[in-house]
Formats: sequence, C-alpha cells, structure tokens
Amino acid sequence: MTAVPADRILITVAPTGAETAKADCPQLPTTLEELVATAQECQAAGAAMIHVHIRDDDHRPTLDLGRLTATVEALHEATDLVVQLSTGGSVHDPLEDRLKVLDAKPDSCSLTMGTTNFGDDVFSNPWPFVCELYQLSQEREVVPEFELFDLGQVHALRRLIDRYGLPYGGRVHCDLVMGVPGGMDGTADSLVAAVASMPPEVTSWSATGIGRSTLAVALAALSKGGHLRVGMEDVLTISRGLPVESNAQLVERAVALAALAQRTPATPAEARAMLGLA
Ligand code: KMH
Ligand code: ZN
Repeated sequence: MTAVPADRILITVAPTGAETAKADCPQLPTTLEELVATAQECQAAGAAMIHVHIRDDDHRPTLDLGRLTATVEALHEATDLVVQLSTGGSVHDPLEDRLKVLDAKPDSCSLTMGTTNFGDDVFSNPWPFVCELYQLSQEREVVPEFELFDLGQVHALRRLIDRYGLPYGGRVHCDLVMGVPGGMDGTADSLVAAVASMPPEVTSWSATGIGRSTLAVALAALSKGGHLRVGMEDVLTISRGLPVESNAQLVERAVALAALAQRTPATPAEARAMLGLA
C-alpha cells in the first residue's frame, strides 16, 4: 500500500454541483466532455479526488444511471482521480434515485448526515435514509465521504458508526460543508467546534466554505490540519465580483494556500491509501 507522508493534503474538486444554471455560468462543466477535460486539468493542478454531479442534455441536474455509469467509466479512463458520486443530487431528487447512485460503481459516494434547510429549500436526509445508504455503501464496497452541514450531523456520525461499524475500507473521511444558508456558518469558530466534536474513528476530514466563506474556511481548515474541497459547486467568484474562470483556477489557489501551510498535494494513489481504497 502507498505510504502517505504526514504533510500531504487531499484536494477534492467539486466542479459542477446541482444548483448553478449553465446559462448563468457558461464555464460550468455540464457535458461529459467538459467534465472529463476539467478533471484532467484539475488533476494536473493538484486535485486527487473529484466530487461529481452530472447534467442532462439540457444541462439540468440528473441522476440517470446510464449517464452516471458512463461518467464514472470515462473519468477512470481519462484520469487517476478518486471518483466520488454525489448521492445528494439536487434538492428535488427522490430518495430512491439517490440510493441507486451506488449502482454506477463509484470509488466513493457522498453521504450527508442529516436534513438541512438549504437556502429556501430543504435538503432531505431522514435518519432511516442515512442508515440505508450507509449500509448499502458497506455492501457495495463504496467508500463514503460523510458530508456534515451542521454540528448535529457531526453527532449523528458518531451514532451511525456506533450502530453499524466502520465504512468499507476501514477509514472514516468527512467533509465539513460550511456557509450554506440553513447550516453552520463558514467561520473558524464553527470549524473548530465541528472538528472538536468528531468521533475518534475519524481518520481524515476536509472542509469547504460556500460562497463568500470559501477563504475563511480554507484558511481555518489548513490551520487545523484538515484537507480542502474546492470547486464551482461551492463558489463562483475568485475574489469579490470576479467570476471564477475554471475549476483548475480554484485548485491552483488551494495548492498555493496549502504550500504556505507547508502541505503538499496528495497524489491520487496517496488519496486512495488515505481513504482505504488501496
Ligand atoms: N446539491 C445539494 C442539495 C452532495 O453532493 O452530497 C446536495 C449536495 C451534497 O451537493
Ligand atoms: Zn455535491
């Protein structure tokens, strides 16, 4: 198994998301070709994992299983990135469709630990759904990334592990998603509180700050020794009023910030070892 030096930072890119319209942001990768090109650029820039939402021919969010399967295969073929499919989808996706995402055979899947108000919408993750998705990930040998939008969800992770044991691969990787209107705010104080509440089984965690909280969260995560998720799912400006040009630009900035903290981007092989995939 690949040894992972202590200074390594896992950079995950979340290039698309389900919330932004292509018409509002033409540089958002919404076709398979754009996604693969983005993935290659982001790997070259220092990303080791990709968190994937896909779109249909009209650029609208979809959980179509054929498309998801083709996307996983194309990303595996064109890159070495750890491929993580979103099971969160969009706020409109039915829970049954979200469970079927695992049929596309990703390396990893996101798994949100509870229901969150999400702007004016509700991102629904009832406890029985969380348990079912978790058990399915164990059965299908998919490594979950636990998405934590608030402190209650950090405690729910403790409860999940107590009840069902460790994930496939034996590692526990979390991602703090901060600054969503309805979830915990994107501040250093909230990040410190969330990290302090994590169960002892957690082996790695990253953080991402939505919108204007991006830099505050990234800097706090680096200060606490965490990993980073960046990408146009989470932020569309590189500085006040200046649109992001590409996902690779956000990865490059994460690499530069990490370098200031004397951290080196993990390779995809190191990321696999970190996540229990190797
Ligand atoms: N699109 C959000 C409603 C995930 O990918 O698992 C949910 C989300 C989380 O993005
Ligand atoms: Zn997502």
